[in-house]
Amino acid sequence: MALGRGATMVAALAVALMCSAVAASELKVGYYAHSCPRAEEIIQEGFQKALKDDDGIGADLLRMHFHDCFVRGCEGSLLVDSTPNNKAEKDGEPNSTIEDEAFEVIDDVKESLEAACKQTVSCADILAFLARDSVHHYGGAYYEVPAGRKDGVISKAEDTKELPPPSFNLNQLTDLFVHKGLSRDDLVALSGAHTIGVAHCTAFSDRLYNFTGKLGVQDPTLDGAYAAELKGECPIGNKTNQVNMDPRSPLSFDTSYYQSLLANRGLFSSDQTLLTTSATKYLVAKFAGKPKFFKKKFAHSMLKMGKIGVITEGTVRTNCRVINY
Ligand code: HEM
Ligand SMILES: *[C@@H]1O[C@H](CO)[C@@H](O)[C@H](O)[C@H]1NC(C)=O
Ligand SMILES: *[C@@H]1O[C@H](CO)[C@@H](O)[C@H](O)[C@H]1NC(C)=O
Ligand SMILES: CC(=O)N[C@H]1CO[C@H](CO)[C@@H](O)[C@@H]1O
Repeated sequence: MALGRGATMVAALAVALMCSAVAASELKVGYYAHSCPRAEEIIQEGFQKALKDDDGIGADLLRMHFHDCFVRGCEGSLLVDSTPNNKAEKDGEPNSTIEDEAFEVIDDVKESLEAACKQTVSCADILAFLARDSVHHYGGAYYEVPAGRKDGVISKAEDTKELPPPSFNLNQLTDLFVHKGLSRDDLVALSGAHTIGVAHCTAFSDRLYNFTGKLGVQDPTLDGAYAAELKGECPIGNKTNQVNMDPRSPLSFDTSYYQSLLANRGLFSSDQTLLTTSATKYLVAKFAGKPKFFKKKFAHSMLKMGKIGVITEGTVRTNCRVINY
């Protein structure tokens, strides 16, 4: 009898533990409703303030969420500063183009959040909310962001090899996205983020001057007039200049990125490669002509991206640059 009762209790405890494990692994819309009711407002205010200094800052912030999620999952590892003993993710190669100002926006937002509710809102969630606010600000869809991510305790420069270079082709990009739990359709949708923001000449100059490693050769798939324009903005060897990735509407979250692809005016090889299968080309054409459909699909893919490798048991950093031990 006592034994039977004990066994029942053990079973009940096991069920309870399982349930809490399931609950913990899930993100929730309104996660901060009680612990920090103004969290999303504070983040939005910080974003509006940052836009006053730089109306393109949202592009950096959107890209940061992508970089965070693709390296060790969405757990804020991108924001950690290097120390004498550790070269952090942000000092890995592909990050060299994320502006310091964008990291400072996170600092400001985090400081306001700490003042309102101490050690409650994670750095990983801040990135997810700011990416959403950015998409919406430039004209994309508004979507609710499930939250509850905790911050990671590891950030390593060498891990940035998880990020795709702009030279990748469709197979390479698809393999990477599938490996991260996303689909090829997600790849086509999320690439639409390149409808805002800027790129350094170095990200595409091989297409102008050194295609497939042959000096003097230009990518034949690149529209001739566009290549000439880009050469004007990016003289050979120029590492510092930047161009708008969507020259038609650089700060508008519209479908002109896809229209440009159809006109062979994609900026990176990784953009233009989306036309190389009939299925992806079909989706590009559909997005190009149907803004509402694109924005809906983009938001859906962002929600999937925001779940990559999330940690829901762990700590919240008080300063996004410093790991708590
Ligand atoms: C599919 C593979 C991708 C590749 C190869 C890629 C590559 C790049 C490169 C090389 C740049 C220019 C950086 C510079 O030179 O300054 C860039 C910029 C940008 N990327 Fe991507 N990207 C990819 C996917 C994404 C995704 C999934 C997002 C977000 C959802 C994104 C958002 C952005 C944004 C917003 C910028 C502009 C940043 C700014 O203005 O500061 N990219 N990307
Ligand atoms: C041209 O491309 C090749 C292969 O990617 C590279 O090794 C070489 O350094 C490039 N040359 C210049 C001048 O950029
Ligand atoms: C890069 O190109 C831009 C625009 O043509 C120019 O203003 C800048 O001085 C160049 N920088 C270098 C180092 O050549
Ligand atoms: C903003 C930032 O931290 N950029 C770094 C990215 O990586 C390069 C190369 O290691 C550093 O020099 C930059 O400071």
